[in-house]
Order: sequence, then structure tokens, then C-alpha cells
Amino acid sequence: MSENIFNKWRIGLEKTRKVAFGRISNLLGTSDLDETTWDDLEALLIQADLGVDVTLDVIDALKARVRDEGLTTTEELLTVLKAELISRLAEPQLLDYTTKPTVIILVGVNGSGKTTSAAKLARLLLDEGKSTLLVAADTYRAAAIDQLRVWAERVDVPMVAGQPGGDPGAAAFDGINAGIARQKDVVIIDTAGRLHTRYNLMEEIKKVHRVSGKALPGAPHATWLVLDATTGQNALQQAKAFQEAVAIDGVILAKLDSSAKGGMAFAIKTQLGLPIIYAGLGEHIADLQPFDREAFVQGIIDG
Ligand SMILES: Nc1nc2c(ncn2[C@@H]2O[C@H](COP(=O)(O)OP(=O)(O)OP(=O)(O)O)[C@@H](O)[C@H]2O)c(=O)[nH]1
Ligand SMILES: [Mg+2]
Repeated sequence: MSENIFNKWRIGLEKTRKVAFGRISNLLGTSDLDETTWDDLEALLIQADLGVDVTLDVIDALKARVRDEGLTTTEELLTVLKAELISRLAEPQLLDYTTKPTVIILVGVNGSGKTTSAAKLARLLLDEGKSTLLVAADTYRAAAIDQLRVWAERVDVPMVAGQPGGDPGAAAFDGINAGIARQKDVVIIDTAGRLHTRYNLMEEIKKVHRVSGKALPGAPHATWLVLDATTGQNALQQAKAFQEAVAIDGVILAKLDSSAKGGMAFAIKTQLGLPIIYAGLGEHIADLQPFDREAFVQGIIDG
């Protein structure tokens, strides 16, 4: 990883590090291991928003390693803690983009970061030499279409939009066909934010998903759930509802930079069975980064 990208992670994770995980590296590293270490560590992991289940699982695994490997210092414990945390993050599954166009749908609750992530992703792909079309299937608000248009101009990627007030499924269908006609490598469909508890809206996202397959057999090639890292454990409940509606392939974890609750990332694999594909580390165009397990764990603990 380049120095530049590593810095992006380090700076982006400052809040999570300062508020939560930094206290773990303060606790561990100077003394011998004793019973209070375990209690303190457990409390800090819960405060870092790993959730009770993941925390207890990590503590059990660490106790077993301390016993089996004969560890005696908290410094050694910190090293195995990092390894245990990394092992609780799934290997990111990047798309191979062999299908042309590869269709990606972004879904999530209101304000999670879909529209900005769509644009940042388009830019990332453009930088890798892939031509991309952005599709605004958020037809509820004219402002939503305008927002994607502004971002599309900013990242210099073309964009097509559905009719304001029109059917989001039709917008996705037309968008994919435009991607085929223009021979784009990737089509990214931005959908409206929807509360996971609203039946009609969840039915609608099923339709967008289904209609995509009619426009191009095999599509969508990925449906990614955009989660707001600042919502912590609550994001997991939303995720489960989206998973019940459509097949979700992975997570874009947005707003990691403004979150002190980054620990929820460790529950995404165990509780949802999903990999994190990209992370949002800021509000700028270049702040969406392919998820990197080592950079993440190092960034929250060591800085
Ligand atoms: N700091 C920070 N802000 C982010 C990040 N991703 C998104 N945001 C901000 O979060 C806010 C909402 O982002 P949008 O992309 O509009 O969210 P959305 O999911 O499209 O929202 P709706 O379409 O209304 O559901 C904006 O102010 C973004 O700038 C991130 O990674 N870091
Ligand atoms: Mg949006």
C-alpha cells in the first residue's frame, strides 16, 4: 500500500482511534497481563461498538491464545488482538468486471451515503480505466437527481436519470440499456434511501433488482448495501432487513471518518456474512477506498 493511501486510512480513522480503540493500545503494551486486563479490555471493546457477541467471542479467543501460546505481557496480547480483529473481517471480494456492462446497485437507508459513494466509486473505476455510467434511480425527489448530476460532473462521469416522480424500476431498466448502447464497462445505479421497516419501499427495491435482470440477464452483478458507520450496531438491523428483500453481496461502509463506532465493522462478517468492499473515509472524491483489513485495524489501533 502506498504511503499516501495508508495516510488516508490513518487520518480517516482518527476519531475511531481517539474515542475508542486508542484506549485499548493505552491499556495494553506496558504491563503484565492480569485479571483486570480482561475486564478492562472487555469494557473497551464494547465501548468501541463491537457488540456484546463479537466482544465475548474475541475475549474467548484471546484467552485461549494466551493459554496455548503462553503469553504473559499485554504487549503480546495487543499483537494477538490485532490478528483476531483482522480475522473477523472478511476478505473483500472485488468484482472482476468481466461482464460488460457490470451492473452495480447501491441500496440503503436514508442518508447512509449512497449517492456520494456512487459518484466516488465511478471516479475510482474511471481511474482504473473503466468507463462508467451513473444512473439516478432515486426518482422521488428532483433534488436527488440534481445531487447525483452535480457529483457526476465533479467526477467527470456521464449520468442518466429517470423521470422525477417516475418508476425507479423503469429508471434502472433504461439506465442499463443506456449503458449497453454506450458500451460502458460499468453501470452504477443509485437508489432512493428507504427505511428498512417500510414494506412498500422494500418491495420497490425488489422490483429494481428484478427489472435489472430483465434489462441484462445476469444483472445486477453486485448489490451493495451502503451503511453509515456512525450508526454503529443499529446499522446491523437495517442490513438484515435489506438482506431479506434482495441478495446483498457486500457493504460499502461510509462515514468511517466521522464515526467513533467503527467497531461495528467487526460484526459485519459474523452477523451478516458480508464482506466490506469499500470504505468511506471522508467527503472528498478520492475518499472512497477499497477496504483493507490490515490498514483498518492498524489505523484504529496504532494510527
Ligand atoms: N465524512 C463523510 N461524509 C460522508 C461520507 N459518505 C457520505 N457522506 C456524507 O453523508 C451525507 C449523505 O450522503 P448521501 O450520499 O447524499 O447519502 P444518500 O444515502 O444518497 O442519501 P439519500 O439519497 O437521501 O438516502 C452527505 O453530506 C455526504 O457528504 C463519508 O465517507 N465521510
Ligand atoms: Mg441519495
